Amino acid sequence: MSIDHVKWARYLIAGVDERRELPAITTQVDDLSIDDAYAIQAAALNLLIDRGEGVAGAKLGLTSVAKQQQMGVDAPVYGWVLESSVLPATGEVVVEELIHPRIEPEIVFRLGSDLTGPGVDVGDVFDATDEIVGGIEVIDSRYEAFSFTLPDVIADNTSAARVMIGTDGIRPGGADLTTLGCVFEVDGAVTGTATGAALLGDPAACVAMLANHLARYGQGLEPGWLVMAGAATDARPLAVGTVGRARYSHLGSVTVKGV
Ligand code: OOG
Ligand code: MG
Repeated sequence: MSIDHVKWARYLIAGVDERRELPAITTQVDDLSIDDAYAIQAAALNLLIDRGEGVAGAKLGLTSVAKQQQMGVDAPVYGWVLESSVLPATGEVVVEELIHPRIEPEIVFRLGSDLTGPGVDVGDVFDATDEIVGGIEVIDSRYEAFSFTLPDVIADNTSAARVMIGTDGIRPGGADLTTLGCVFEVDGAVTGTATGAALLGDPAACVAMLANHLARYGQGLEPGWLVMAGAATDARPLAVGTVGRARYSHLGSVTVKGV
């Protein structure tokens, strides 16, 4: 049976707009394929662009064992970073705008030139990257109980909601990304530690995978875009008053606060 991608895109956008959690699509549609899920994700992006939204970059998710085990999904996913999702320098996250937000640390690549597959490798990623910065992503699944299957989370733009970008970047080659360390703290207590190698062995390899994924759709990563490689630790709930802090070797620290 053919799937109405625009209908499901509207369904998910309504969840965002109304801050309402939704039954997963796969509880209503049998055999939602990965291709259909990316088609729903693309339809939703187009609807948002029609209403004035812009694209600030792209993201990977579920690239670490920590995240795959937390979410019970065993494959990486790709999504879009919207301009309106990039947080101001205060790092304040308005919790009531969201459904059930969680926070997680991210290594972020800021591209200086385009990166278009197929055949992109780690060397190409470094060549196209201006700067590597630390970040914290706020994810907010539109699904009930933050629970989903692989095609559900793809359709839902990989739970993307907000992102805080750090200010202390390094140039590519300025540090070995596989041994780059991250300490993630919530309200002053360490909840997770990881190195860059937790992201499929190498954060830059994740970015290469994303570029090669987009090439299947005739798309590429663009100059100026932010690209998140995926969280290396599991995500933690963000409530009003919660302070989340990611401390990185080489990339300084990034803080968000639920308000
Ligand atoms: C899916 C999004 C995952 C990451 O960094 O792993 C993600 C989710 O966990 O809801 O952004
Ligand atoms: Mg993430």
